[in-house]
Amino acid sequence: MQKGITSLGRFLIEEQRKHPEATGDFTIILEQIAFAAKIISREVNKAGLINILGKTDSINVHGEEQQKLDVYANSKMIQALDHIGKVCAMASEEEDEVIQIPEKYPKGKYVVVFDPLDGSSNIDVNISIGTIFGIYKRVSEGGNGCKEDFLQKGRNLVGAGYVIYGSSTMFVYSTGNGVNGFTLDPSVGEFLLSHPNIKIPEYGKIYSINEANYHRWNERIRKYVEYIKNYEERQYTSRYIGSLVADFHRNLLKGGVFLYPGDSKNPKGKLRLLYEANPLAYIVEQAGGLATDGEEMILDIQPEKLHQKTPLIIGSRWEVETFLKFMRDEA
Ligand code: AHM
Ligand code: MG
Repeated sequence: MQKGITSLGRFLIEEQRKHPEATGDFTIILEQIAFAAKIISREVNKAGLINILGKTDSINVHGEEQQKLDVYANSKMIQALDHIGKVCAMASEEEDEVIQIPEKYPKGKYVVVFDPLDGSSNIDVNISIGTIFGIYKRVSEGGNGCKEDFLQKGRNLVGAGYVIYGSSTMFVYSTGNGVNGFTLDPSVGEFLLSHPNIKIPEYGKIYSINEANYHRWNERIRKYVEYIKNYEERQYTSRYIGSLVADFHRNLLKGGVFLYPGDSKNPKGKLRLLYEANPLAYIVEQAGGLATDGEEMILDIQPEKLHQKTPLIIGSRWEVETFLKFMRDEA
């Protein structure tokens, strides 16, 4: 192998070797997710060319229109994970109930949650979209997994990550020992280590929020956003793509804060705790940042429902801590 190039496969093997007790189950799950990501990436890149774009007839569990690529990405994630014998159930933002492993396959000790294609309203305008995933150890005993395996706090995650389908496709993940990013080299079909040991800056210059919701925010949120805008020590700039993975990824690398707070119309905001907030909160904490719903840390929230929503304020430590001060009227 060319000196200096580390493939995701090699990186995973070397990480596994650091844990002599590891069975390799986890490595296989991550490799399978990366495989699904490559297939999804291929289709995302082709989306403008072939007639895969457009809407299906189905409406997802949130009453939203599903686009064909969401359905495709969802099925690729399931197919990548259902037969390997390492997973006992899955849960997807696109599916109402827990996804069971077909009877013919053995069940493993992990459960996987995912948002197969987040930001899908951006597909047909060529804006970056992403896949988000999280992995937990099951809490139920043997056989099929069940809902309680998924209603675990994000603190219990044993791994999480995301894939961004952008100007390049990147796979970013953590298993609790920092965050590493890999860029897909399409000429060899491999993810190569491009962003080792990612750390989010202590503070940044970017704030990301949908300001069209201003009139629905409460006074504290308004005051915080005004404060950031007028902060004298550094001039902030506003960046909002409306595609969570892309907004998050940029802020992770450059520093800053992403906010999707609750408002008078949607008291819990828009984003889902299990599929979106928890995996990204895990990544941001591993990178030295923070994620909160305004009251508690995202990873400490006890989920009650598979599809529950949560306000999400995530990013650099300074911006998130300052947000919490505004929420507690301490600012
Ligand atoms: P989706 O899961 O239906 O794709 O929606 C989630 C997306 C996120 O990617 C993004 O952060 C958010 O919705 C943007 O919402 P809004 O258009 O209300 O600002
Ligand atoms: Mg989503």
